[in-house]
Amino acid sequence: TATAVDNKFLTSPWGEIQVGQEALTDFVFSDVESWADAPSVTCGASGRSYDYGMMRMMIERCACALAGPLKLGPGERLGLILPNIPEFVVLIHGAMRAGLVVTFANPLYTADEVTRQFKDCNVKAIATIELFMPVAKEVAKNLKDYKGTIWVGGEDDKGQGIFGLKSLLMADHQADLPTVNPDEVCLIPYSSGTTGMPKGVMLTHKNLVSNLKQTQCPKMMKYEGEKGKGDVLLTVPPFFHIYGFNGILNYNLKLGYHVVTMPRFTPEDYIKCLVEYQPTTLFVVPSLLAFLATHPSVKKEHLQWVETIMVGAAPTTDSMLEKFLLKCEKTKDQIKLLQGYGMTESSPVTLMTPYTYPYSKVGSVGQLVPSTQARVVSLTTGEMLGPHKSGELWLRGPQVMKGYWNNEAATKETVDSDGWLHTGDVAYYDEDFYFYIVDRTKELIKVKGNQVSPTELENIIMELPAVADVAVVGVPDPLAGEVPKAFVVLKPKQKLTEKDITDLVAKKLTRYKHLDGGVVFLESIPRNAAGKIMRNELKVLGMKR
Ligand code: AYL
Repeated sequence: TATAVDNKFLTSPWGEIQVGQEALTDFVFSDVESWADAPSVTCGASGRSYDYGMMRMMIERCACALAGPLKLGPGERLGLILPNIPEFVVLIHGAMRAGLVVTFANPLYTADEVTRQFKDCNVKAIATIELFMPVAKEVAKNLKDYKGTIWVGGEDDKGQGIFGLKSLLMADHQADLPTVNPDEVCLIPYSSGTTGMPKGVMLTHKNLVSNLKQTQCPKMMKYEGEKGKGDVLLTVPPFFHIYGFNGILNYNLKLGYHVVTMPRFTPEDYIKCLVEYQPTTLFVVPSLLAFLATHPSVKKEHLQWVETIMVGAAPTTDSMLEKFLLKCEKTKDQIKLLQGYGMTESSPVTLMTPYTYPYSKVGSVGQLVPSTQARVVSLTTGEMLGPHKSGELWLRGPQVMKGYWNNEAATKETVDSDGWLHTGDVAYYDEDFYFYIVDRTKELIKVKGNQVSPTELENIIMELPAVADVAVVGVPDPLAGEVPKAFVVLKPKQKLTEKDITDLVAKKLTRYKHLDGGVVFLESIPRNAAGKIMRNELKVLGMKR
């Protein structure tokens, strides 16, 4: 069981794992010989599919092509602008196999958003599909020592520095691939953390492999002994987010599952995939759970094969979980409703419901995964709190990031000298060491599981000469969880409409960051003595309007 060590911190009730020493790609595909002929990843929209043996070979060839014709050396950065397609897996694991560092962007980001991220972490080559070539070109113009663009589904155009993925793979280039050191960084996803603009999160092979071992602990989960049995996963959360990449893709590939995914979500396509692939497992975010539970076109027959459903990345409610069970006409003994909690900064999972958790714990985000420790710290006194008392959640374990890229100050603020990750989430645990997330102290806004940094919106709104001050907060939304809302103070005698502001944000940022909560004009922004925006006051004000 969990123990409270000297009343200073809690340990996991599930013991310890051996910290990951393998390279991520080797670890994920270590059992591939056992199911080489089974499908690995299928595009639910086009039906394009590769079996495990083929996937492994394409990854190896991709690694050689990146090291060969693309001339990318160990430690150099590849940027992905890709939706969920099978080739995403070829490229990301090919790059990691070649010792490269990957950063991925939402393909629906504007060129401004991608440029900021790719410039920040020195991207040297970009991989994308035809639809996003214009964005890739625009971004590439701003990158130093750029080595080329990999065009998935397209042809070579060497004069333009474009390499078709297919011809790279067909050529079967040979290259000496490096031996990967587990402490090397292999992935830099972006997260705004507790405050400020999105920052690069440095994750190592050890971080990511450890987290896979932690979440597949045989005692905590059912999976041991059930691998390679033809289970099918249908999933839409993006692979360009840590939940999609490590928590879903790598997690299920490691088990030999058939991963079915879609480049774009529509209710019709999703239901079509349910019927066609008969998934046994669904990994979702709360907004997708709400779709399954409440959308009239989703029928119980569509869900008849589902045995396990994992919900993560944002808060869900007990009543939504109940509605989902009602839709399936199943009890909690017939279908496993799992919840997970984590952060980009922790690879991502730190808390998860064990496979056999009692009904009374529905609504909990679960228990500490193995080799993970927690503190719940009083917001007023800084002391470690006992059961049923809410405070800031701190976490420690081998999955905690190496730090923020090129940002020592933010790293120090987030991971203290004892290795505790200060999550900025408010939580409590019960007498059985199940955790419940109740609030957030950090600025982060979560729209359908996506991160929105208030600072990013505030900086854009401040560009308007008429604006004297601004604050952006999240307000509750039944569909998205939260949506951003802006509070704006105008300079004397200046005029602006709500539309002037929402249009500017819409032009610069991707859809889910738009001001769907609207704009409110104020005389002044409430700030504390230190000048910090009092966001909670604004949230209350935002809900009243
Ligand atoms: P990021 N309940 C409530 N809030 C959550 C939950 C949850 N289950 N999971 C994540 N959050 C919030 O970096 C919380 O505020 O990672 C946290 O600090 O985009 C923030 O989201 C982190 O946002 C899984 C599946 C973890 C997903 C994830 C989370 C990845 C999101 C474990 O099994």
